[in-house]
Amino acid sequence: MEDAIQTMVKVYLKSSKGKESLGKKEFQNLVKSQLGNILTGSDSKEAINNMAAGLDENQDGKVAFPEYMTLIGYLATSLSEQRCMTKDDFLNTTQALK
Ligand SMILES: [Ca+2]
Repeated sequence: MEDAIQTMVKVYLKSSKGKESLGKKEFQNLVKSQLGNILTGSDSKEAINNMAAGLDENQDGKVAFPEYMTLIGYLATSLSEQRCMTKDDFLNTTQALK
């Protein structure tokens, strides 16, 4: 858990080169290199730009750390929901077998 949090921060700082926000290109590089397997559409430049625009709450054209955390939170929620679905499917299957 601690490693995961440190990784999230390190990846962000490495991508932003120590700056406070990620520009469009830096955000694209982060998504492509770090989230290619988890995010569908991460190979599309347009999809990533749309995502950045959606995350950009203060509309300064950049993705600041809290805005990046919104993305991480969204991904974590999606993952946990998928897991719940799998658990429900398992329960349904168990019920059906009784
Ligand atoms: Ca912003």
